Amino acid sequence: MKTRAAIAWEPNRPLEIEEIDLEGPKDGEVLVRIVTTSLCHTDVFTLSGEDPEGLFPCVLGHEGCGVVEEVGRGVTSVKPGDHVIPLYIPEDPDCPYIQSGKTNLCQTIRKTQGAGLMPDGTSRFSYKGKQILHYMGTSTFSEYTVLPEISVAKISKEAPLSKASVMGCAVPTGMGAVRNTAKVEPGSTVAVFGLGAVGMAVIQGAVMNGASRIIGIDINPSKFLLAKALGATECVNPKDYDAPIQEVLVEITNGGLDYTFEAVGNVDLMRAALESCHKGWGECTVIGVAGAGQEIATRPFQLVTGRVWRGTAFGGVLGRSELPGMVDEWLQGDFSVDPYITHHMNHGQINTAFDLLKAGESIRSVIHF
Ligand code: NAD
Ligand code: AHE
Ligand code: ZN
Repeated sequence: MKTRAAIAWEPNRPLEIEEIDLEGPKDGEVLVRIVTTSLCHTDVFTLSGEDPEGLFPCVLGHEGCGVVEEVGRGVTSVKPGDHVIPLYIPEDPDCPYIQSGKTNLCQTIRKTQGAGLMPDGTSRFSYKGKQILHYMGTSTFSEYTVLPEISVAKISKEAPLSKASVMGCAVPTGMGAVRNTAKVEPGSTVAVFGLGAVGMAVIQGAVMNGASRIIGIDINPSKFLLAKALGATECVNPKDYDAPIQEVLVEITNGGLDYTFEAVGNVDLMRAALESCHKGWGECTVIGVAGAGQEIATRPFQLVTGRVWRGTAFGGVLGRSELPGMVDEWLQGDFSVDPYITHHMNHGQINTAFDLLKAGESIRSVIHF
């Protein structure tokens, strides 16, 4: 079949919308019509050429939602008409990582997914006979995409697909980082570096977990209004201080934070987030994705004296067994996704979504097919 897709031909080149060929679902695969996709900073990161796993040409996009149109042989858990969220971290109950109960990092198809291919080692996308690669196993910048059955989460049909895309990455990542990874307790103090959609979801998660003090940190003060509306008790712009931000935070919190989160992708901030933690128990969760060759550093004494550095992917959320429940929480009013969505646009305007995110003018742009 044909599908209209935004092609990333090479790093740093605007996406081009083309009608490309899409092979139907093979055994164990699902054809999904994407209704909306939103733009996450990770798509910007990969298009920038900084992603060591970035491969071109490809169809980017990993934060979307849609409707199952067709299933391949052997697919039993979803059927045509089901509403789904594509998962860049699948959940295969037979995967030893999943069976460990210790992680959401299912490895069943990680190798082929990282190579831009379906589990059988081939791509379903092509243009004029030339192979186009998948991205993060999802490729939601195409109106139709093919995914392994283990890479779709069936969600309630009550969830409006006009905005459910943000449940494909930003919201579960930030909220999950608080709940599953850091396990923030009521009364804790929290600081989040980076007030994009992921950082905003950290704030929402921290409020839901009963944090007593939530400090939002960003060099773009236009983000502070929304951060405070979501529950940040104060916001700090590092540019307003001469001292390093970790010193400022340790000072104003009388010793440091119980929990910090890095949601930028800057290795210096990952260090600052660790060093803002309280001696003896403070824990820093790294969410941001840093470019090829970047490394983190700190004095080992920071760890010796009880601070903890950890990281999270998709907020530790198990895509098939836990994400549908998070969608239900949204539907029953436990939280709203509306604050994340600053722009709606059509597929043809997708490069504008990149420009807005890079300029710090959007939280999430939702792209409608
Ligand atoms: P975003 O671009 O919307 O937000 C990033 C924010 O960081 C912006 O508000 C920006 O002003 C701020 N910022 C930039 N430099 C800063 C600095 N020096 N000090 C303080 N603030 C600074 O991005 P997003 O979509 O919210 O994603 C945030 C990060 O999380 C990215 O690195 C993204 O790739 C990553 N991410 C990781 C996961 C995961 O599973 N680990 C999931 C989603 C996104
Ligand atoms: N490919 C990059 C790393 C990119 C990365 O860390 N991706 C996150 C999700 S970001 C979503 O917006 C992730 O889930 N990682 C786990 C995994 O297995 O990819 C690199 O550095 O190579
Ligand atoms: Zn993302």
